[in-house]
Amino acid sequence: MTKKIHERVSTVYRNTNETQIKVNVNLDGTGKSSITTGLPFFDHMLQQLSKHSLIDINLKCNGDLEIDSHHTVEDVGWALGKAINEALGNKKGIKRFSFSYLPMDECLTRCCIDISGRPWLVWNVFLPNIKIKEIETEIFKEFFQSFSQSAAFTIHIENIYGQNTHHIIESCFKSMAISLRNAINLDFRNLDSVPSTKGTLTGNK
Ligand SMILES: [Mn+2]
Repeated sequence: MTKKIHERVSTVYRNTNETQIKVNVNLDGTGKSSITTGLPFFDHMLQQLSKHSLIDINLKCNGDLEIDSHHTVEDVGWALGKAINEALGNKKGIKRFSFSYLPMDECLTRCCIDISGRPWLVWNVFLPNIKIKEIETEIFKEFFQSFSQSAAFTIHIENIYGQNTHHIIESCFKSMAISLRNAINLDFRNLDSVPSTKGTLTGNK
């Protein structure tokens, strides 16, 4: 018998001259997603994030892809992070910390996460400055950067080794998905308490 603290869902709209985004998340989902950013490889990464975090994600972005992928990838990271932060509410009962080591064939990546209320990204990932389809690989750091800022999570991602660029990027999304899944999970020994001696994880104090 499971007891839910509250419905952990949220919808975020973000409209600028560069991107128009609607994203809707359910933290207690089953990993279902419907994602359209106009960038198939990026959609593939976000589907991985949903599948392995068990966060249901509906996301539509109309971005200025005629310029490049930059605004779309960065702004989607921001909107998705904000939606997850809002859905977490007061963060009572969550496990808060987690990490995962994620192998993909020749590649190994580690993600450590703290749902801290304090945005911080450590990105120890070397990506050759090439394009996968229409996306410059250097933009993926900006996704994780804006995601960590709007979600107000401390996220450390390190690619320990790996050669294949697709694997390196995908392992970053998958390792964050697994650690996110664990960190947002409810701790049934501690449901009525925010896991902080400060008594808050909203980042305002
Ligand atoms: Mn893949």
